[in-house]
Amino acid sequence: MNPPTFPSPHRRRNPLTGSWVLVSAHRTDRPWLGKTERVDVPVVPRHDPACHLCPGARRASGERNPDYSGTFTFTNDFPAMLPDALPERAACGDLFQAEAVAGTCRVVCFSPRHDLALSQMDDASIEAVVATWMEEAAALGAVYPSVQVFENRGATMGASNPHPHGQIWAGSSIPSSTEAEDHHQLVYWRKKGRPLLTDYVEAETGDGTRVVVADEEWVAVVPYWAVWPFETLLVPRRPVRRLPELDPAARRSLARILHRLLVRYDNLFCHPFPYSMGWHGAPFGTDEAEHWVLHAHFYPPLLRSATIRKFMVGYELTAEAQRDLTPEEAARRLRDVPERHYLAITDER
Ligand code: H2U
Ligand code: ZN
Repeated sequence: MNPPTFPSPHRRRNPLTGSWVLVSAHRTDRPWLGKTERVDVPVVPRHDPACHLCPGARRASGERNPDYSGTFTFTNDFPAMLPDALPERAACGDLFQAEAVAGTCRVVCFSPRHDLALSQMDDASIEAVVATWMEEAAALGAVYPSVQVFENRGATMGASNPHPHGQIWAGSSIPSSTEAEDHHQLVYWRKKGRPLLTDYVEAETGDGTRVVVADEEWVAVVPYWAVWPFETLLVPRRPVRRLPELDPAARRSLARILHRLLVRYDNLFCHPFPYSMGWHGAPFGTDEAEHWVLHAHFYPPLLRSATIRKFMVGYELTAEAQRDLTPEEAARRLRDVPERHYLAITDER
């Protein structure tokens, strides 16, 4: 199956959400202006006494962090959801609808080191992060149907602190993105009797043009329908529905592939690559989830350099997403950079 590509403007459909993206492929002929500048990155200390996430630090709540040595998870001192909200639905005609949401928000520190990023951690430490995501998701999933694991990396994405960390928000309602993916995967499953993403990943590995990194367990691609310039989708080859279901081989391999993907991101502009990443899996508490395949989305905003980002404005905001750089070209650029972190290479000089 050869997916359609056009040298002229066209639209591509995201089968997970049903939304479309306008691809203005003819503009890709414009000169590639990447890597034209060097941006000074502030030196970050290994331990910052002013950081609320560092081991032994006192947080905004007044609580003190333990002297942790691996990962450390705590309930957000400023949670967006509260556990005791009453799960009620209230509607006032078709125009005014609301529902109460109960939930909790967790913060996951990936490392005691204030100055590291996932891309700079070793595979064993990244695997410990994966194990923490799995444990947290299992515990929260026993209480709430929705468990959203995510990371905002970099000030550009609104991360308040360089200390490597992510968040997990769990709640009583299924958020809109998960609901859309649930619907589209279910429709596909009913039609084909196979999970949408399993078919997709097989087609992508056969084609290869959008694959960034792959191994026997995982495949990361710039999806055919990518909206952000260097957006990627990470999917297991063996269908798994939720994070806690990863077996030891898939977990180990996930740590490795995350490392490889994130190093490539940093190496693209020799700069700590900002992104929002998030895991999507089947809602918890239901057995009707054969249509689901666990996956992670990476949404990085950068376009041509460490400072030139894509803005979702104008046409994107008022009509639909648009891109110039084709997903195929973005994948090629990510494949073309080395898999050794640029800072590690610099350190050795
Ligand atoms: P972000 O940088 O991705 O926003 O995550 C940091 C989170 O950590 C943020 O949600 C929480 C903030 O509320 N936090 C605490 O819970 N306690 C603190 O003392 C500092 C930050
Ligand atoms: Zn810190």
